[in-house]
Amino acid sequence: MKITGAKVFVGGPGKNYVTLKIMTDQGVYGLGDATLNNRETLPAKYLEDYLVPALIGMDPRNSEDIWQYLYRGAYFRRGPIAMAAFGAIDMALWDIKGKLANMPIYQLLGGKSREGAMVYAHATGADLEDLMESISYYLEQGYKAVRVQCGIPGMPSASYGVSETKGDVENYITDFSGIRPKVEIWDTDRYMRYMPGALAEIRARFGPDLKILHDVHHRLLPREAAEFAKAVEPVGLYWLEDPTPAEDQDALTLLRQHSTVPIAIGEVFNSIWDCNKLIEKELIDFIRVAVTYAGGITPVKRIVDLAGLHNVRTGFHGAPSHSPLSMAAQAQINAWAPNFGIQEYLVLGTPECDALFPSEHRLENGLFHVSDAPGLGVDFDEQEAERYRYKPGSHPIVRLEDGTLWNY
Ligand code: CS2
Ligand code: MG
Repeated sequence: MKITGAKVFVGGPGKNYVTLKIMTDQGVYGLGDATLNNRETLPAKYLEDYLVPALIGMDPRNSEDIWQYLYRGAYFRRGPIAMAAFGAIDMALWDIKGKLANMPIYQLLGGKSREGAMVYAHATGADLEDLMESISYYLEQGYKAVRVQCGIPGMPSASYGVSETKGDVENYITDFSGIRPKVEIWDTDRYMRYMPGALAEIRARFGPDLKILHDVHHRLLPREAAEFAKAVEPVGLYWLEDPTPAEDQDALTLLRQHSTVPIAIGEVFNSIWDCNKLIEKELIDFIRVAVTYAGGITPVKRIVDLAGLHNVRTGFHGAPSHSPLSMAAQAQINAWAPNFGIQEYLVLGTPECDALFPSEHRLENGLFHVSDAPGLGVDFDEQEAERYRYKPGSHPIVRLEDGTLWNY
């Protein structure tokens, strides 16, 4: 069996999805997602200029050897751009493998460990009152878990993950349009003084059953993260996410000495080497890698297995930057993984998105049910794709009040 060609598509409804389609001499094709938020054209170029030409003639069933070829063959290893490109190829090869076996990928991994995988939504509000309304909205939608982010009184601009507009409480997604990044101003002291109380009010309002997640988004120093984690311990969070930039894999040792709050880290990682110490030293409770950014199903399965040895559960990234293809790849792993925890899920199911990526995956009562169709269980409508083109976009950047560049 041979790969005969591949196409790369950039664009989608409201997002610059990067979709790879690999064709074979047996008519079976595979699909993969190479969407790297904020830098979408780069994995697309990497695929078109370097990787697609090299794939022609290879046997698509040899997904492990092809992954090693991509990773070791690059010489300069890792990095989000390369790993997103590898991730799309690996997803597409697993899609082909499942279609050849006439099985959904989760069967090839070891079958189902659960019927539905719990997901969490993004509740958000310009202030705490709006956030409470947003949480109620998602509870009415059947979610059992919500990430909560709200504006901080006195903060010079909207803090992470919240709208500046009062009342914007349903399906809010950060606006990344425009290539010149918006500048947001951050004040750690105001955040540290306000947020623990806000989280306690949410717990008091919604009771003990609500699974409450909160994303610090890399903004605290290790000592501040330890102080914050200690302050929020009584709230009983499901997890505290990215409390401090985790390239410093030892930074969490201090936090762990001061708090038992569950820690979730990993969305910015792109290889097992970015997180192996965090896992082996059990400094985290959830690993949040994304199948696209971390190089595909092949390497992410290794990370899941390493995490399982150390009682670390999965909590894959699922921001709107991920297309239904990578969400499907993660859903396949979520169905199988014995150490599954939770899946982040932002509303993808718009009519335009469903038209571009038809599938039978379904979300019901806060649980994601993976399709039993062979492979990833998602298709791609090339004609529909003709409607979309790349639109330049960029994250905001963050500065402290004195102008110091900080962590977005
Ligand atoms: C966030 C991400 O979903 C999350 O947990 O941290 O949405 C993040 O802000 C974006 O992926 C950045 O591109
Ligand atoms: Mg996050």
